Amino acid sequence: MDCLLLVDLQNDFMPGGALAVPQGDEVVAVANQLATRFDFVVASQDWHPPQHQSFASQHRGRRPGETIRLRGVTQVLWPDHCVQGTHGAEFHQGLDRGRVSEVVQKGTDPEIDSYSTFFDNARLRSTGLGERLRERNVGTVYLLGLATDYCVKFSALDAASLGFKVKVVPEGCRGIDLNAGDVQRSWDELRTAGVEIVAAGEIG
Ligand code: VGL
Ligand code: ZN
Repeated sequence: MDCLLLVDLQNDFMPGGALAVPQGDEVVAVANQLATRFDFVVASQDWHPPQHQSFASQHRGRRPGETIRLRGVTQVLWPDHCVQGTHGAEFHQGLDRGRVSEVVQKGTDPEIDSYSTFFDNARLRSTGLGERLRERNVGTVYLLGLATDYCVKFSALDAASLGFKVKVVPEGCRGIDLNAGDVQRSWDELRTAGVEIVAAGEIG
């Protein structure tokens, strides 16, 4: 069984959103098209409580883009985004929800961020997705979404570490590039970890 994991296709990561990823909206069509070729489609949803400690607003004198230590891991501070129940946290209205069989919410613990759809950033807690993929005999996880250099990268690396074969679809990804070169380095890191980069046209 193959699984398609659609990472964080939410309004706040789209142009005009609180944490807009440049051209983020362009990947929605790629997601919809690819989803028609999979029997098992999972969508992740960044789902933060309003007081989430990854928000710069929660730290006096701190601005988005700065880093702090949180639970022993370096944490980038972000603008408030994907707050539970808000429009920004909803999936892009163009996403074909009918093909999504499961939604995995992450980043719900106010004290630790979770870029990955599998584990939080301190790797203390599992979302349960890895176990559910195993139950369904998934061998290969295909990924696309936002953002290349955060949630896509960490989800792909974790999936690989759990023993799944992992393929990332570059046309379906856009990155933040907080520091110039982050996106390029992410692709290099993924390749080094054994993750395959495959064009959408080569799938199915
Ligand atoms: C993400 C930063 C903060 C992402 C989520 O979806 O890549 N990035 N929260
Ligand atoms: Zn977030």
